[in-house]
Amino acid sequence: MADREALTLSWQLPARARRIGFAGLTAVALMMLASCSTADQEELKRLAEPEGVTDRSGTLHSLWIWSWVAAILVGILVWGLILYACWRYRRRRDDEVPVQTRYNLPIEILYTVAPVIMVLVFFFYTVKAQDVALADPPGGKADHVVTVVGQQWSWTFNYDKDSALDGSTTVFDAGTTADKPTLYLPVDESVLFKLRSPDVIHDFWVPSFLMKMDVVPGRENSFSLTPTREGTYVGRCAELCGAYHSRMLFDVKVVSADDYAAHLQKLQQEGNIGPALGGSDATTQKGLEGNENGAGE
Ligand SMILES: [Cu+2]
Repeated sequence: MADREALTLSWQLPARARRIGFAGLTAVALMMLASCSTADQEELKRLAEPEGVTDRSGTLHSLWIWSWVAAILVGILVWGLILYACWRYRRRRDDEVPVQTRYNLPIEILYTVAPVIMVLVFFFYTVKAQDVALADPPGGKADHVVTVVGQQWSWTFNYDKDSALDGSTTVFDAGTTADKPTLYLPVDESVLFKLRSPDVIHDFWVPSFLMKMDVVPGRENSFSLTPTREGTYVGRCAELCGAYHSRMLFDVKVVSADDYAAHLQKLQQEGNIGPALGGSDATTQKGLEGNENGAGE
């Protein structure tokens, strides 16, 4: 008994040391909170997700948040069971070491069936969100069609026969590895993206759209959305596609219909008449001229 008391006492810090420790922890926590900007705090509330800026964002955001809620609840249950088992079946004095392996059919069935149920639930809600993300544009036909070409190692954006011009001219904007392109989109008007690649698999990703899609040679993937907020957003390639994958950056500018039309007219005046669909047609490797490693085999 005396041994046990000595053991307990040795774990107790002097009251003064505890007070200093508590004050130190509080100060650090306050400093960390104070250093968070409002934007950081908003992002924390979204659990690190960017703010969605399209008509599809709400559904995708719900999937993100509720997946976290489900994962945290399962985590709490599992951690709780682990801690309970550690405490309930802890080794007591003079205990024999119990048998370390033993069949327990009900528990084995439980830990096989429970994860399968969880995966099915996640799958169900993912498919539901995917149906919304990939739904046709309102009215069945998009206001604008943009053919996106992902090519080692930049992007070309074709504005297909856009109504902002005469409705029969396709203009394009091609980036290079040294000069990233900007995709213009009119706010509150639907757009259909057609994704093409002449070489390897790329992935068209605008984080603020809350979704991305592979750009696969030999097939045309597509999706549509309506940007709902003006602003400039970053875009990138999300599929490791070769030596200069990291340079496949682009910007997205969501602008008013007038600014959109003005941008397309500017491309037309500059002689960027397309379509430019990559391969021999593409100019996207310009930035690597003179670079020995830039052959891209
Ligand atoms: Cu790429």
